[in-house]
Parts: sequence; C-alpha cells; structure tokens
Amino acid sequence: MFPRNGAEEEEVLEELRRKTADDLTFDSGRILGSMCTHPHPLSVKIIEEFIDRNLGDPGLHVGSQRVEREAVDMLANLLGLERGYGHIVSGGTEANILAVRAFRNLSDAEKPELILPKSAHFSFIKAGEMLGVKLVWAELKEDYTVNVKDVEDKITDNTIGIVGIAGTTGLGVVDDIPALSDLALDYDLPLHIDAAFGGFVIPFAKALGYEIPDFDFRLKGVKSVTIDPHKMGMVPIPAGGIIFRERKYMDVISVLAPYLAGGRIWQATITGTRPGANALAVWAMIKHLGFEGYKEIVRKAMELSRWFAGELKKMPGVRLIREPVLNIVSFSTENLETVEGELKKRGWGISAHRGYIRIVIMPHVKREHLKGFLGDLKEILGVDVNGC
Ligand code: 0PR
Repeated sequence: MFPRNGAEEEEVLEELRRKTADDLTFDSGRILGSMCTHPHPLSVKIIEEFIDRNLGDPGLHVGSQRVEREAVDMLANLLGLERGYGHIVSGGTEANILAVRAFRNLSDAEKPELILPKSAHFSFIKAGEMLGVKLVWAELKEDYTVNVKDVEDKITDNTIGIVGIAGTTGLGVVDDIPALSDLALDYDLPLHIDAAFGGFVIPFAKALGYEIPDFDFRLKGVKSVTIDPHKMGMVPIPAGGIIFRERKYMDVISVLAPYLAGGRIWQATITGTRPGANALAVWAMIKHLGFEGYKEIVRKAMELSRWFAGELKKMPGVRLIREPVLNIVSFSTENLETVEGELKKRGWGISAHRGYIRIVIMPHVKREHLKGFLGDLKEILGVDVNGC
C-alpha cells in the first residue's frame, strides 16, 4: 500500500535491512553460480559521488560523455583496436541486442536470419524476438565449441551475421573464433563476439600463458564485441559494454532525440536515461587496476578453478563436464535435481542448467568457500568423508 505519511530515514533503512536479510551476499562466499561479484570499493565511491549523471542527455554532462568515450576506447584497446565505437550499457543483454540490431539494419535481407551457437545466451532470444530476426542455431562439437562447418552450411541469402562466443554462459568455452572470422570474411558477413564474460578474462589469461584462441578485433572478421564490466570487470551493476569496429554500425542504430535539455543528439542505446556513474566507474576501475591489476585477479581465479576442478575429479559420483577453459567449472552428478535442491537448502547460491551445475569462480569466491562446498557435496552424495 502506498503510505500516506513518510517514515523516518532510519526506520525505512531498518525495514529494508530486515526485508532483505535473507538475500545472499557476495562477501558471504555462498554465491557460486553468479557472474557478478562484490564491486571494488573505488567503484562504490564513484557511484555515490556521480550518482546524478545521466548519459541519456550527454549535452548536460559533457565531461561524463567524454569519460564514457575514453572508457569505450580503453575497452576497444584491450580488444585489439586503437579506436572503437560503442557505449557502456546496461549489460550483456543490451549489448547483444544492439549488435544484432546493427547487423539487421545494415543488411538488406528480406527475412533476416542470424546464425549462432546452440550455447548462446538467452539474450539473443530476446534480440531475435524484438528485432524480427530468425535465429538459426548451429550445432556444437564434442568439446562444446560451435561446429564451424555447420555454421557455414546454415548461411543463406538471408543471413545478416554470425555470432561466436568467447566464454559461454554454461561452461566458459571459447569458440574457434579465428575460423569463424575467416568464414565471415569469405561470405562478407559481420561476426559478433559475445565476450560478455570472457572479455575481462581472456586477454589476461592469455598474458598469463593460458592457451586460448584469439577472439577479438585482432581478427578482421570481428565487427562487434560484447564485454561486460559488471562481470569480471569489478564494476557495480549495471555496466555492460558494446564495442563496434566501425562507426557505421552505430550510425544505423541511432535515433534522433531532438529536444533534450542538453541539446539534440543521436542515440544508439536502448535505454534513454541511463546511469553515467557506472560508465565513470568503468573508466575508473580500468585506470586503477590497469592490465596488471586485472591480470592478478584473473590469475587467482584461473588457479582456483583448476584446483577446484581437480578436487571434483577426485570425488566419486561427480563428473566434470569438461576441463575448464576460463574460471567456470561445471559438473554433473547422479540425481542432479535432488543434489541441487540439497545444496540450495544448505545455503549455496548455485543452479543446475542443461544437465549440470555451474560454478563461477568470481573474485569473491575463495578456497575456503569451495572447501565448504565440496564438504557439503560429499555429504549429500553420501560419500564417506573420511574415506577420500
Ligand atoms: N552473454 C553471456 C555469454 C552471458 O553469460 C550473459 C549473462 C549475457 C550475455 C547477458 O548479460 P546480462 O545478464 O548482463 O544482460 N550471463 C549470466 C547468466 O545468465 C548472467 C547472470 C549474472 C546470471 C549473475 C546470474 C547471476 O547471478 O548466467
């Protein structure tokens, strides 16, 4: 009910705390199935200080707009471009929708079709439905990467573009993007890479010596990349990223906003009014952590993932779905649904999907949390704890 009279601030805060007391928090170490994490303290400060900036009316906040452009350029740079075109958006969903929208608007296909791996995130289902683009799902190979031959077989005159994934939602697998890029160039089609998760992992993991295929603008067929700072970028929600190789992709998705307080602009994002503070937080976190800072975060997450995968492999009744590529470890058990329910009852924030449980080793996940989880899993599976 809408209250007639207002309550005291403290009272309101107290009530909110009570109402959300059963939320799981990242710092509890209990959230093992999320791609978000506890934001870095600097980014929290930035959100507080710049909370009123609205990048939907950039003429009012010209400094913030400049900073957003710099953030986009730094992301583009991380992805192998000197200069990129794009925005800090609400998340991977908006970024993927914008890419599909750009591909559709640039194409003259009568019945637009997009070819994407069966492992693609459900945000593409939203994109397809909203944009009237038919989704053509390409098969996966045994290693869960997309079958590039099947992608080729599915190209028609109506194909508007191809999607490759650098860090799949379920398994963190990276498609053979060099092959997809060659294919896209051969058929003169744009290739979009969904690196919503992998964008803030792969460049650093590669620098650490992990063997992961190229996935970004260094490959000429790649025309757009989704890269989300609110996943491994340590920035608070909402902060997604869409980067295009060329300006024309932005031009075809921009609409005129003629009357804004700050003057008329062409707007490419789906959201109108949108948080400037989060874009500033992206800029600030990149400046503060730098390549070496992110590399260290990724080093820990990758090492812990490999340790965790090793422990799971030792546990009877558990099947690792595949060796981890990034910092995502997925496994299956007998009676998976029951095991999932039991784990949830014990307070673990996990979910089973496509026949397995996915654990995302985000920066808030520490070895002691995983040890606790493994202990519970063993008990649930009825394994003699002392026996192994
Ligand atoms: N692309 C990929 C590869 C993704 O994994 C995701 C989200 C998206 C796009 C969409 O990103 P937004 O959710 O930012 O729009 N993947 C996670 C998932 O579906 C999102 C998530 C995050 C889910 C935190 C749960 C959670 O607690 O699993």
